[in-house]
Amino acid sequence: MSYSRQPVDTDGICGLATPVGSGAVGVIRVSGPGCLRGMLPLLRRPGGGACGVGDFEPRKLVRADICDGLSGGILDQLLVVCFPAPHSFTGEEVVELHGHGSPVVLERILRQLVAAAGLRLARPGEFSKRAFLNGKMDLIQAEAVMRLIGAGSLRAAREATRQLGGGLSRRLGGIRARLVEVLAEVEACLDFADEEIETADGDELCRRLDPVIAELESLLAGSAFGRRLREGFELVLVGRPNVGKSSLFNRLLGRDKAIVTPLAGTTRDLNEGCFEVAGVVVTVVDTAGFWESADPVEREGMRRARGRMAGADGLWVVAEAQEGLVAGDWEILAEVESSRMAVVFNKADLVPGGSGRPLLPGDWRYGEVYAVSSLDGAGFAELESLLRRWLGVMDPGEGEGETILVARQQEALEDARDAVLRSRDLLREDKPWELVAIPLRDSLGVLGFMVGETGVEAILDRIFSTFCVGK
Ligand SMILES: Nc1nc2c(ncn2[C@@H]2O[C@H](COP(=O)(O)OP(=O)(O)OP(=O)(O)O)[C@@H](O)[C@H]2O)c(=O)[nH]1
Ligand SMILES: [Mg+2]
Repeated sequence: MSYSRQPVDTDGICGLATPVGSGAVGVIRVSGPGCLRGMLPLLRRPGGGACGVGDFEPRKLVRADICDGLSGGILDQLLVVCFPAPHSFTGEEVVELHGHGSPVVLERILRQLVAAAGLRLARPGEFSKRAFLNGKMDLIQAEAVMRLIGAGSLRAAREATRQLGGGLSRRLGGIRARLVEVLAEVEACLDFADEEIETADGDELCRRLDPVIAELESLLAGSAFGRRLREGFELVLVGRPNVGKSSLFNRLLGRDKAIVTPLAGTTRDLNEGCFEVAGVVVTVVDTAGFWESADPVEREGMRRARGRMAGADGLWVVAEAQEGLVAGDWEILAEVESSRMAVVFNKADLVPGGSGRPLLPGDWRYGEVYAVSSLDGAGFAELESLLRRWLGVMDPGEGEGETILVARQQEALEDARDAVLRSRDLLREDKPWELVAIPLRDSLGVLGFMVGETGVEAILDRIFSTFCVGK
């Protein structure tokens, strides 16, 4: 692959690679041509002699001391490892200084590196940006590094590691290769438009675009789940007083967080907690019961509940299994507007023998219906299945699932799919080759942008500035 990337800054940079704070070890990362040589005046052999480049065998940890200024005493005892270009994270010469994890000393070492070794402090993400610009990884892999570091769950980390391995990049490579073939045929027809030669078969080209569209769709299917891994999911519980919202809430969280009493109107404030489904952080919100009340405290509780319903990713209207739907429930249902809603009949344990699921009218339009018991946990497995569906969970190992972890990638995939669809439509309608070629070129441009080959210059700084320093 040939990369036409912006020129790489070649000044030497240094940054703390381990988190700020005390630790057993603190690592400072340095990158730039000749950076080892620049640091030599600050380094001493353990016995006290000056260090030479030859002391540092590549990729081996070597003991050395670092001085406080060119004439000062020893600041710390280090293990130093050198990665000559291009076999390093950034593709440049990289040196890592492993010191004792004292924040004060690490800070001082960084100052010395700037003052005496001709380095400057790295900006957030600058090491990764150099790795990208030097062709060590594409933009998708660079973004995977960021996602891996910031992963909020093991599942999110696993997905990021998979992208780091280049799986998604390879799939995109396959898609692009097929698009290039189709575009080449279309372009050939353009070049010879005036001559009496056989032109490409539009139907055949259409058929070749079908698997490309399917592949893009299958990648997009993984973006819903990726978004959830990134952003989480907010589930709001609403219902009449006393139906068991807080009990359901407590059982979902696995702890006794909300107050539960037999009195109607127990909960007034919003109460929230988090649990994890397939690596996605689900925030569940318990709310005040909805009923006619003149109590200003309860009215405020209901007002807040309504506010929260409006922004929810999913809504569960809780009702009582033994009563079925009563007038108050219907009023709530009439208020609820959500593409992801379900009605949960709680207290199914109070309905002897039956499923706990009351009969519903034929024109039911309020989503799926569940019967559970917050008392004994019956039916909660079904609730979890529902959540997994709402989250778009891709089961690992199932097919060639690839989770799109970054919003930028999802948008690019959507644009690429739309462009390929447009070119297929134009082919079907027997439109001139010139017209067919335009969206085909667009789709390739967008995919090139996705891996970072084209058109990313303007946004590079924005992407990498969200990384942490030292990465
Ligand atoms: N048998 C049975 N009782 C339940 C169940 N869930 C809740 N309860 C009881 O129902 C009563 C009300 O429960 P809560 O969880 O406080 O109900 P709520 O909907 O939060 O009520 P408000 O906060 O007043 O709106 C309590 O006495 C609970 O013990 C259930 O699944 N089975
Ligand atoms: Mg409650």
